Amino acid sequence: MEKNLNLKLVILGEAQVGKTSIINAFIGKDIPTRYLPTIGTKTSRKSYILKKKGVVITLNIWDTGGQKSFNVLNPIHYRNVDIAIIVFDLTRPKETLNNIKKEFVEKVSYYSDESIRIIVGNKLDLLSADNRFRETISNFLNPRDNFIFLSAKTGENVKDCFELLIYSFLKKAQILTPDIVAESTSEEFIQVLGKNEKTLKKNLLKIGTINSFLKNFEGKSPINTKSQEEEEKTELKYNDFIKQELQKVEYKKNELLDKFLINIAELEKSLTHIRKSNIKSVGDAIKNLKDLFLSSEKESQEYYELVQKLNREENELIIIINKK
Ligand SMILES: Nc1nc2c(ncn2[C@@H]2O[C@H](COP(=O)(O)OP(=O)(O)O)[C@@H](O)[C@H]2O)c(=O)[nH]1
Ligand SMILES: [Mg+2]
Repeated sequence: MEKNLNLKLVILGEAQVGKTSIINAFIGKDIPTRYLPTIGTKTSRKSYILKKKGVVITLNIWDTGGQKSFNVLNPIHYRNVDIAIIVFDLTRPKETLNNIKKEFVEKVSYYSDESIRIIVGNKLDLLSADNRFRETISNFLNPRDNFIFLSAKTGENVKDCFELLIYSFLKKAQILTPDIVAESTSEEFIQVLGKNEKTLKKNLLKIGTINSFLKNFEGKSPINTKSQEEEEKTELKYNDFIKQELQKVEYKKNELLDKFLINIAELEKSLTHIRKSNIKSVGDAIKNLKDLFLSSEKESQEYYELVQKLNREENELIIIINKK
């Protein structure tokens, strides 16, 4: 007799931090090279079979759009959560950590207080850490917080992170709800993975241990040897600069796209509101919708013009890169 154990894992964080890419890296698809804003929710699954225990663990992963309005529309994201991964972007720590506690950590804790939660810094492959970086992180996280740095692009630490979370969940559930998760399930889980607790926990960081991690990390990244030609270096720097500019343009475009989608979501919400309103209030509701339509129309036009401008910028940058 097999027993099913269904786990709900949500992945939260601001737009563009790499939530969808992390999921794809974990379940083994290529990371998207183009940005497809996630409206509402997509779910993916992964199962683990524990033969001895006769248990199938199915991890249901909920991907969310990063924009706050979508989360407001979907409070369901925060209910019955077993595991929450809350993501920030290591290349934009200030922006993407700023609201992380209020917007995500506290909400999950409130609706699902028994959940296992972890903060994850993504895009480790792009990290160029300096003193400021550690300072920024310390401003937003407290010394007790656990976090993990990983890269959806290279896959570094991704699998270990998910597995550690499942393992931690099982370990906790064995004690709290032994009727649902039988004793020593976590031990069999880790055996099936062929790993041990120590290896899974090796990437777990705290503010206090971040320095030694960063040192190791710097040691690993290729350092330019002094014998390299100076010219080559300047060239590289220039290319990096153009690439950075391109990435900025991409961010701006995606931001606009998100705003555009929020507009549509707002309109939909307003329409639903009309459907639910009674004869007395329907007049007001329609007036609201009319105002919303007019402002959406204007904003959409503005977004479109901005996107066109960004497209032109992008083309110019691409021409520069191709000339090289
Ligand atoms: N270099 C690098 N880029 C990444 C990584 N993860 C995501 N990205 C890029 O960041 C952008 C946003 O990723 P996406 O998964 O759509 O973010 P989401 O909005 O949080 O779901 C995309 O252009 C990805 O290719 C990573 O680990 N390293
Ligand atoms: Mg996404």
